[in-house]
This record gives sequence, structure tokens and C-alpha cells, in this order.
Amino acid sequence: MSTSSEQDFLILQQLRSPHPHPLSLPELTEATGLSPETIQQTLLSLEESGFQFAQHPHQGISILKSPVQLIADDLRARLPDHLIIGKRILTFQKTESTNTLALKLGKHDAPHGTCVFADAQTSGRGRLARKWHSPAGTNLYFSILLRPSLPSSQWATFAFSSALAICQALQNCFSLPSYLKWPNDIIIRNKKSGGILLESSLSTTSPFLVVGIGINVNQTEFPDELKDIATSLQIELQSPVSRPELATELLIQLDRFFLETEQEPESIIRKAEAKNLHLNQFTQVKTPEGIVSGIMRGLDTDGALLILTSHSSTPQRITSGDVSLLTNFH
Ligand code: BT5
Repeated sequence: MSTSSEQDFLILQQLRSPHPHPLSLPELTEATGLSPETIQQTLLSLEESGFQFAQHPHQGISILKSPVQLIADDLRARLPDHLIIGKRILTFQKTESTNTLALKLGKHDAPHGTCVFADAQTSGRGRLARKWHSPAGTNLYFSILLRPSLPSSQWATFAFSSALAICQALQNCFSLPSYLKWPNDIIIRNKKSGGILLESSLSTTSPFLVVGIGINVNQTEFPDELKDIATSLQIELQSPVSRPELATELLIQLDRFFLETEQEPESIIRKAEAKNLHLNQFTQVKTPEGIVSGIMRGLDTDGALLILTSHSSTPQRITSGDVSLLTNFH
């Protein structure tokens, strides 16, 4: 785990904030309340982590280069002060699954909005114990601990708000169109670029929800079983993406959409419906009870999928399953 230091955070926050000109050492001293010696030592130790700074006697101190990997204090320094999501961030080189970690943290009273990032996962997972391919040095894998005020019967809505936040972040950062494939896939040009996994703990006196998010960022080659179905941002944009910059925009959008989920869950469902791939198309849904085929009519008020089959004039509600397009439906 990366160790967190308040000095790192204070200095990076000042250097990343917009100022009319780069701050001089005395100005940085005043803004952070740290001594000039502490600032110089901290800059040196940040350089050990991959930062490069320009220090000019007249032009002040500025960040020349940031490390490609995620650093908790740097991520926190990039976020606006008012955010609740990301007030506390932990970053790990490698872990079994960030969801497992966040579930553990939740049982130890970690606060609402705590985020856990890992550079690699050894047992990243999807729904129904499926594997989430999580190699090192290339993608984003993170989990957010939420203690929602909504009743737990409505917590599934957070999968939709997460998807909306991811699509919005991809739009804001790269003008890249992306879609939600019900219930938890992020799709770019018909391939999966990300997934969302909700897990909750309801048995404790203080119930909580963990939202796990995996996004393929700079991966350009996939194992055989994923080759035809997976894509990444680098593949789609044909240029590499800065993970810290993307993570920052994701946290900003997640904060915004989670707030909206608490205040207006219905509006999130309607927006997710509009973002839904295959809306009004012939689809096939593999459910635990069997296969359902028909026209996707949208989402019910609780987020269940509505499929109009040939057997009934009212759409069938589906609460779990995998959707695919049915091209030869008659
Ligand atoms: C998901 O499950 O799509 C949810 C994935 C959530 C992953 C995040 S990473 C951070 C956090 N910690 C975790 O341990 N998990 C969360 P599902 O809808 O069940 O899809 C799983 C299926 O997606 C697999 O069976 C593969 O077919 C495919 N898949 C696996 N890895 C993939 C990848 N990297 N990119 C695209 N598709 C993948």
C-alpha cells in the first residue's frame, strides 16, 4: 500500500491549483503552513515516486511530470475540495480484489466515499464469480464504499449511476461515446470496455454498499477468450490515456451521480434507460430461469429490464441476466 503523507497532499494540492503564476518557495510555505526545509524534502521524496518539478528562483515551482501510476495523495490533490467520494483514497500495487478490500474496510467502519485503487488484481471478479481480467500497469480497478441513505432495496440504482458517471467521464475527457449494457457493462463500439460490480453487507448494524469498477484503459492485447468481446480506451482512441487524469474525472462524475441517486433515484433510472444499448431492439436475455427473447422496452422503476415477448401484451420483468442482440428474430 502507498503510505499517505499530509505534506505530499498539501504541496501537490497547491501546485495543482490554478494560480496566476507558479508559486515561489515562500508562497508555497505560506499556502501550506510547512517549513521551506520540509517542502524541499517532500519534493525530493515525491521525485523518488516519479514526479519531476521545475524549481526556478524567479518563476517558482511547477510540476513537470507526474508518475503514470496512481498515487493516493496526488489523486486527492487533483480533486475539488467539496467531493465526498475520494475524501479518503487508498492505492495498492496488487491486491486480490479491490471489492474484497473495500468490504473489509466497510466492516471496520471506514467512512462513506472511501476509495480503494489497485494497479493489479490477482482475483478480480465479476458477477456470479466470473473472473475480471486485471493485469498490472495498464487499467483502472477500484472500489468505492458507500453508506447510502436510500433503503437497500434501491441500492441497485448505484450500478446505473456508476455507468452514467463513467459514460459522462469518457465524454468529458475524450468526447468518446459509450453505452450501458444492462445491467453493468460499459460498451464502446459494441465491445466491453468496463464493468461494474455491486456487493453489499446488510447484516451489520451499519449496512454498506461497495461499488467495484474495472475499466480497460491502456491495454492493447487481450487473452483469447476476451479478444473478440473486449476493448480499451487506448484501442478506441489510438493513443494512451493518463490513468490519474481519468481517475480524477471519474471520481468527480461518480460523486455527482451518486448524489443524484440519493436525491432522485427515478431520474437516474430514466437516464440509464436512455443510455441503454439495444433499447427498442430485439434482444435475448439469459436469465437464471432460462432464455427470454423479445423487444427491449426499457427499465422498470426499480431498474428491472422490461422485455416484450410474443407471449404477452405486457413486458416481462427481468432482474438478473446477460443481454445480447438478436439479429435473426422473426
Ligand atoms: C462485470 O461482471 O462486468 C463486473 C466487473 C467488475 C470489475 C471490478 S474491478 C474492481 C472491482 N474489484 C473486483 O474484483 N471487481 C470489480 P460480469 O458482467 O459478470 O462480466 C464478467 C465477464 O466479462 C467475464 O466473464 C468475461 O467474459 C468478461 N471480462 C472479464 N474481464 C474483462 C475485461 N478486463 N474486459 C472486458 N471484459 C472482461
